[in-house]
Amino acid sequence: MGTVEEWVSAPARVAGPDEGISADELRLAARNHGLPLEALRYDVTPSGLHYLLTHYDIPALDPAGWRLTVSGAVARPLALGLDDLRARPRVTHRVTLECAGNGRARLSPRPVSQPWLDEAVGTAEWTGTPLAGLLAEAGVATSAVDVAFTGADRGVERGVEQTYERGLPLAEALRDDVLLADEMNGRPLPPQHGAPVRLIVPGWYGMAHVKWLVGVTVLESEFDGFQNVTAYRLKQTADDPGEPVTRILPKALIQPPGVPDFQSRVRVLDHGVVELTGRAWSGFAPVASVEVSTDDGGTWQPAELGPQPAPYAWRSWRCEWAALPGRYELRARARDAAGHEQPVDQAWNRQGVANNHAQRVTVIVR
Ligand SMILES: Nc1nc2c(c(=O)[nH]1)N[C@H]1C(S)=C(S)[C@@H](COP(=O)(O)O)O[C@H]1N2
Ligand SMILES: [Mo]
Repeated sequence: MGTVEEWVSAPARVAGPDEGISADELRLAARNHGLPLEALRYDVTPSGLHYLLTHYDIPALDPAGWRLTVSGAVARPLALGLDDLRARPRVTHRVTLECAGNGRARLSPRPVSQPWLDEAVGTAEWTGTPLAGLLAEAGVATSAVDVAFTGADRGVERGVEQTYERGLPLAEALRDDVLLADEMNGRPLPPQHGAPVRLIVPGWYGMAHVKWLVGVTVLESEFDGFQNVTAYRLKQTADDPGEPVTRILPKALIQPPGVPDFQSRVRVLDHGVVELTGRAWSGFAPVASVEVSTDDGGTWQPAELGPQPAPYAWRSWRCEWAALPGRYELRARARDAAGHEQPVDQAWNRQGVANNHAQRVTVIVR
């Protein structure tokens, strides 16, 4: 037994040396599914194959009754319905989203939370109206610093009951590619991806893209809500305040070749020339190179890059491998045009966020 507070305020922790994934983590993983890695074949991820991450419950929002308020440090507060929003200028951006916790379950020691391996990523075409136009209409005060985005979903996290809410620096909120999106891949947003309207902040890790958006509040001081100040921090110890997680670090993923073993997902393929393909992305700058290793990182072969379809959409790559019989662990690593290099080995942090160490694909060549 224990108090309600004791049940729901378990502190963040790191798994012990031999501690496996718990039923609680499995329950999270079953709700928040990843991209099946074979879906790396699509330039644009079919909506149902896009990864999903929801902290609490998917809220029920009636599109007809939905209102978005724009308030705080503005000259003219606004309240808009879905029709008002849809009557505004519309644009579509292709954007790769990745959860900041992607790669967490492969860290050692393992931070206990949503246990992503490599699959918390997807690319969609998001359609909506630029937030900047709305902020201009509302008249942002010259003293403004941050903009807070409030979702309609509520829950308890580390003992703090809250509505999902994130702050964004004003300069980012004013970028012309930041969208209030009501369509994903040409269809109204599905419930799980934020219907009727979500925020899209191209280049940033997933937590910034607030779903089920109902409030935009202009702030004259830095946003100090849970999801910015406590969660999504790069920290080494429990009391280290850490740095905030922002943009997506470069990463390459390999579309696993051959056929999978059902249980282990180890790949089985025939010897000969194998085409290896995959995707690479960065939230800082276009992808500049992808390299592939078939010998545990001993040597690296440059991959051929496909077009960069949009500034923040993943780029395809391919290379050929003359595969001889044996057991291999394939790796890929990306570099972006701003000079960020993807590390092969982990750069550990306590929440297991912004981890871009290289994927490992085990392959048996027969
Ligand atoms: N309102 C709300 N927005 C949210 C979340 C949430 O739990 N509630 N999760 C965030 C996180 S952590 C991620 S990774 C992305 C996931 O977006 P997707 O489920 O559409 O892939 O949504 C973000 N927006
Ligand atoms: Mo996330």
